[in-house]
Formats: sequence, C-alpha cells, structure tokens
Amino acid sequence: MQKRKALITGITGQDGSFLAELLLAKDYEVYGIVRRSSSFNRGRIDHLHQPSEISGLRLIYGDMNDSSSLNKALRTVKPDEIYNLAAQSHVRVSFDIPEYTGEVTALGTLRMLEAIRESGISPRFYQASSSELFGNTPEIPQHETTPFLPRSPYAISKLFAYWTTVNYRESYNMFAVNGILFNHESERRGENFVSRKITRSAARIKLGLQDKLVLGNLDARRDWGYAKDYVEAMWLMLQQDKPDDYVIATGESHSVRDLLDVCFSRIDLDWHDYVEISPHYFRPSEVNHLMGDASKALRELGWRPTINFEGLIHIMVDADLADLQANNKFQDPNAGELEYQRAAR
Ligand code: NAP
Ligand code: F7E
Repeated sequence: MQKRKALITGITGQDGSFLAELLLAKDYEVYGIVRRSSSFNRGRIDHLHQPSEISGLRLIYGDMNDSSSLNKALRTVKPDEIYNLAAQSHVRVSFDIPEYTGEVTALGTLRMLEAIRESGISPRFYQASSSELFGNTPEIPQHETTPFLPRSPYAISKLFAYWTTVNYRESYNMFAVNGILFNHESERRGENFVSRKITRSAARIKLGLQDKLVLGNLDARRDWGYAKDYVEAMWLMLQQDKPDDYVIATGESHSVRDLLDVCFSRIDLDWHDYVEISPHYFRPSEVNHLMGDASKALRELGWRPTINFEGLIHIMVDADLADLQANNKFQDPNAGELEYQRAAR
C-alpha cells in the first residue's frame, strides 16, 4: 500500500518537529518546507533527517512569502495532508515587525490555500490558529464560539488566516480546519517565550551561569499545555469525516508568577532572589487571561491532555539542566551572559 504523504510548513519549529516525529511513527512520508537562513535552523529535526538512511523525511526549500515555492512543493509532493505551522509566531516581536508578521502569518496562509486551489489536488489542510484570537474577551473559559478580540499584529494576522481557512472551506468545499491551540510548550520551545526563558534561566542560575532574570508582566495568565499532546490533536482533526474547528487546551490557567514558583521550587531556589522587572518586556497591549474549554475536542476527537502544568514545567527545567550539564556549559560562569540576556524577549 502507498504511504500517506504529509507536507509540514514550519517543520523546523517546536510543533513542526513533534508533528514530524508523530507522522513518521505513523508511517507517513513526511515533507517539510524549510527556509534558507544564514545560520542553520534544523536543530530540532536533525535527529529525524538522516539523508544516508531511509528516514521518511524530506526537506524542500521554500518560504511562505514565495508563492512559486509553495506551488512547486505541491506539484512535486502531491500531499494528502498539509499542516500549515509556519508563522512569525512571537507576539511581542509582532509589534516591532507588524508588516512582516502580516506577510508570513496572514498572507502566507492565503498563498498556501491558493496554491492548493490551483494545484488540482485535494489535500486536507490544517491551519495553526491560536488562542491569541480571543484577546481580552470577557468570556472565560474560551471555546469555539467565543467572539474574537485580537490585540496584536500577530493575533490580527492569525485572525485573517483563520477566516481565510473558513472561507476556503465554505467557498471551495476544501477539507480545511482551524486548530485553536492555547499556549503549548516543551523542552524544544523557543528561548524567548516566557516558559522557556524562565526554565532556561533558572537552570543557568542554578549552575552559576547567570545571576538574574529580567521579565515583564508576571500577572498574565495562560493555559499552558505540553506540545507533544497538542500535535496529536492536529493529526486527529484531519482524520475526521468532516472538517471543523476545535479549541485545544488544558482547561486550567496559571500566572507567570505561578510558573516561576513551580520552576524555582523544582531546583530549590527562591525566584524572588533573582527576578527583576523591566518595562522592556511589557507589551503595548497585553492579553490578560486565557483559559480554554476543549470539551468539543474531547467529545468529537477523543483528545485530552496527558501532562499538567506542574509536570510540563518540571519536564522543561529538568531538560534544560541536563542539556547545560551535558554540554559542560556550566564550567564558564560568564559565558554568553550579556548576549543571552539581550536576545531574550
Ligand atoms: P515556532 O517554533 O516559532 O516555529 C515557527 C516555524 O515557522 C519555524 O519552523 C519557522 O522557520 C517557520 N517560518 C517562519 N517564517 C517562515 C517563512 N517566511 N517561511 C517558511 N517558514 C517560516 O512556532 P511553534 O510554537 O512551533 O508554533 C507552530 C504554529 O502554531 C505557529 O504558526 C504558531 O503561530 C502557532 N501557534 C503556536 C502556539 C504555541 O503555544 N506554541 C499556540 C497557538 C498557535 P525557522 O526555523 O526558519 O525560523
Ligand atoms: O508570553 C508574559 C507576556 O511570549 C506569555 C505564542 O506561542 O502563545 C504564545 O504567545 C505571557 C505574556 O507567549 C515576559 O507578557 C512576562 O502575557 O510566552 P509568551 P504568548 O504571547 O502567550 C500563543 C497561544 C501563540 O499563538 C503565540 O504564537 O508572558 N511575559 N515576561 C513575558 N513574555 C515573554 N516572551 N518574555 C518575558 O520576559
């Protein structure tokens, strides 16, 4: 029997790497679109991509800003399923580069949907939508019918992508779905998202590599889950009889302060001794409280999270400690300190 083929945009990111692992384990042929970068950006998928072996993973150069590369990818791969995970995904950064964020995150999705329409094939399409769509809605918890109130260029771009996906489903009868995923993290999370910034810094502090951690708004509340659980939900959405949109969340919310408590307790330190607050990390407009109701996903997909908030933070800080120790990064207490602090947003 012929293997099913999946095309992943954003395969070098956190979710792309876990999704590629999941699909390879399910015996898919997996194709990933990677963009050219001056520094190598494949650290999260190196273990999957072994050209000398038959790994089932193939990488193709392309970019969400380059329609011809998307057309070509569809022509050559002819995928059965497409997972559109590529985005400029950092909310704070989207205020600095709003136009670029719109190009990649909003118009990039439109380009891919148009490429599908013109390709003459009918792959199933997953769009990486986000709880950021809800902004500061007064409705808590948020579910599929909660009105959207986006509060950043990122969220507004995702709103465009969300409605474009719905529109292509309704106008052209495409199997196109939105997964409205709440925050999900892991040991592979980018180091300038707050969870990883905290776990990485805490591990560095524990090993004497760093003496303070500078953060922004500690009162923001998020519904944080484990990324590995969430990519399973993406796959499930494309296996249904009919296309629909689903909230994926744990149903619990915690503040950044709670995250600090769990993380620093794990390594027997008190975060109050190390954390400083800087206006630099506050956003022009903040989203205060997100908490999702994933009961539709449980009912229709049979999906539920397996890792709770505490378990997630423990996985992350344990992995950061192990990584720093394995790479002997703890031997030089001053290594990269300034650069590290500056790069973290
Ligand atoms: P991520 O780690 O930031 O990964 C983003 C991916 O998009 C990377 O592979 C990146 O490639 C790629 N990309 C960026 N610009 C591109 C372009 N112009 N052309 C092609 N590829 C491009 O994000 P993530 O956390 O895995 O999230 C995956 C998706 O889910 C994103 O769309 C994000 O907005 C959305 N989402 C995430 C969460 C969450 O909590 N993680 C929640 C809801 C929705 P490089 O490696 O080259 O940068
Ligand atoms: O911020 C606060 C910050 O950057 C979480 C993306 O994956 O999830 C993510 O977006 C909260 C915010 O994630 C710092 O103000 C405090 O309230 O980790 P974050 P995010 O903005 O929620 C959604 C669902 C997505 O779709 C996005 O792609 O933490 N915070 N101090 C800080 N945040 C950062 N980054 N850095 C700080 O120093």
